[in-house]
Amino acid sequence: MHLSHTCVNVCNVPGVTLPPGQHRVDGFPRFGTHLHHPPPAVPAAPAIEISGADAAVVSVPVDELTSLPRRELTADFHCVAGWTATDLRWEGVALETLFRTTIEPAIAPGATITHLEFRGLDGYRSILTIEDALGDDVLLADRLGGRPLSRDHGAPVRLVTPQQYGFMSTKHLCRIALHTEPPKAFRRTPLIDAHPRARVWEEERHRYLPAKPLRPVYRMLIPPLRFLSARGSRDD
Ligand SMILES: Nc1nc2c(c(=O)[nH]1)N[C@H]1C(S)=C(S)[C@@H](COP(=O)(O)O)O[C@H]1N2
Ligand SMILES: [Mo]
Repeated sequence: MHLSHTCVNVCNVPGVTLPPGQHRVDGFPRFGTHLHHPPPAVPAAPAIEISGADAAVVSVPVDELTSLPRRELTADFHCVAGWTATDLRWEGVALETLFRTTIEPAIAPGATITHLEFRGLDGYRSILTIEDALGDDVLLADRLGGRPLSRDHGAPVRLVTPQQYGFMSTKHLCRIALHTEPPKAFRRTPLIDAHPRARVWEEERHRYLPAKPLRPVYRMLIPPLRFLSARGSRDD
């Protein structure tokens, strides 16, 4: 994987190259700002509501994703704190497919969408530029490893954008807001002020601070966040 990229970092597994400053983990841990809170309950008839920028409001039942052209994607998943889960096999619909078939027709004439904001059932949000969001490996994933997406990993459906740090990949997706100019960024804390593009191979960890000195600081966050996230786990 990523053979098209220059080998910028020799990682801890011989023969495998990871993005700069990343370390491989076994499996795929639950992780996030949800801390110890369990994943949100999945509604009986979940849907993704699409609105904003004067577009007609569209509600896409999550079930309907099975009738759109399907896409399979095997990719590594990189958290900004420094862990990487390798070779995850996602299935779902390319976000670009949903955009072209469902979102674009609802956009007001003359409006140019510059950003998409993704919201989870737990209130989590991420903002992607339209260019990053329409990348050909950006997926609305409803299956992982050949099974329906588990609660821990974002049921009923999540965004997966493998070339960006994991915080962009909103789990439990319930809303996509359209924007015609950069929305005001939300800062979690001064130390964790997310880079607006967050591309892993460019090591865009922080909006202002250089990535390299941040690596050990972010890495220290992994054990407590992993511990707390596991406490809220609802997967078997
Ligand atoms: N809804 C929601 N999505 C989220 C988060 C969250 O707390 N809530 N955390 C983000 C972060 S920081 C990471 S690294 C990944 C972790 O995904 P995982 O729990 O499936 O490993 O989810 C991202 N998406
Ligand atoms: Mo993360």
